[in-house]
Amino acid sequence: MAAVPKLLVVDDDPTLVQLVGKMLAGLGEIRFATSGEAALKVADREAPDLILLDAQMDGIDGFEVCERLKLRPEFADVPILFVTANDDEPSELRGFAVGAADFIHKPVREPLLRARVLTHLRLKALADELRHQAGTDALTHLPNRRSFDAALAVEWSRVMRQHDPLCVLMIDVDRFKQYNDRYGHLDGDHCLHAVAACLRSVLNRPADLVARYGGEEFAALLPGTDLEGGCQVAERMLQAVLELRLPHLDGAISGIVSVSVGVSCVEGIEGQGWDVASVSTASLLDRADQALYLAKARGRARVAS
Ligand code: GH3
Ligand code: MG
Ligand code: MG
Ligand code: MG
Repeated sequence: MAAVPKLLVVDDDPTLVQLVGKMLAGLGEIRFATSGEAALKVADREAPDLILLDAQMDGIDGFEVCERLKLRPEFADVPILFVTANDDEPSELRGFAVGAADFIHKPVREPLLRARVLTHLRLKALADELRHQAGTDALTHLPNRRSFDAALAVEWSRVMRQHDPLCVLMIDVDRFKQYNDRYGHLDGDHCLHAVAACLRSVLNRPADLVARYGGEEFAALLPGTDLEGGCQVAERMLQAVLELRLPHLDGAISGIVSVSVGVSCVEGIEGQGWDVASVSTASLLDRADQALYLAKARGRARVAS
C-alpha cells in the first residue's frame, strides 16, 4: 500500500458522494464513481486500497460490483464497505456473502465513518505487508520461489492466449559448497546477496523477474523474449557476476565467483501452433534445468540452452 492510500467512493447520488468525500478528508486520495459501471472501470484503473460502495444503484448495483471485483485475486484484500439506507438482515447477509468487509448505514455519521475506514485501512496495510513477506526471500530480498511460480502461471496463461514467446533462465553459483567451506557461511550469505542484486540489475524490462529459486540457485522469467534474447540476457548476467570480482579461490575460473546459466524457451512454431512436447510449465523448467546441467558439465561459468 502506498504511503497515501487510495479510497474509492461509489454512490449514484452525487451529493452524497461529495459529502462522504469531505468526511474522509486527510485519510487518503479520494476517487469517485456515480454508477456500478463507472465503479468497475475506476477500480480497474486506480487499484484502490478501500472501496465505499452504495448498495442500491440502477444498472449494476453494489452487490454485483462487489461480487465481480472479489472474483479477481488483485481485489481479494481490498476492503469493500457497503453504504446503505436499509439495515435489514437479508441484504447485509447478501453483502457479506459477496465479500463485503463491513456495513455503514445512512445517514452517514462522520466519526463512525472515519473510524471504520481507518480500521480497515490498517488491516489492508497489514495484509499487504504479509503478502509481500510471504513472496520475498529474507536473505536476498528477491521474490522467492512461491512468487516465481505464481508469476510463471500468469505468464503461461498469456503465452497460451497470445502465442508470445516466454523464456526461463536457471542460474546457479559455481562451486558454492567450496565457497562456504573456505570462507564460512556468513560470507556465503553476503556473496548470495551480492549475486542476487547483480542479477536483478541486469534486467531492464518491467515484466522481467528474477527470483531466488532455492539455495544458491536463481530463476529468471522473461516474458515476450525468444531463445536468442534469453541467451543474451544470460550472457549479460554471467558477465555482470564475473565483473563483481568476488574472490573464490576454489571457483570454476580465475579465482572469482561465477555462475552457470541454463536457458529454455517456449515459442509457437510458425504455421503449426505449439511444439506439443514442450508445452507445460514443468517441461519449460525441466529444459532450463537440463541446460544448466549441460553448462556445468562443459566446465561452468557459461551459458547453455
Ligand atoms: P556446482 O558448481 O555444481 O553448482 O557446485 P556447488 O558446490 O555450487 O553445488 P552444491 O549443490 O553441491 O552446493 C550448493 C551449496 O550452496 C551447498 C549449500 O550449503 C550452499 N547454500 C545453499 N543455500 C545457502 C545459503 O542460504 N547460504 C549459504 N551460505 N550457503 C548456501
Ligand atoms: Mg443509491
Ligand atoms: Mg552451485
Ligand atoms: Mg545448486
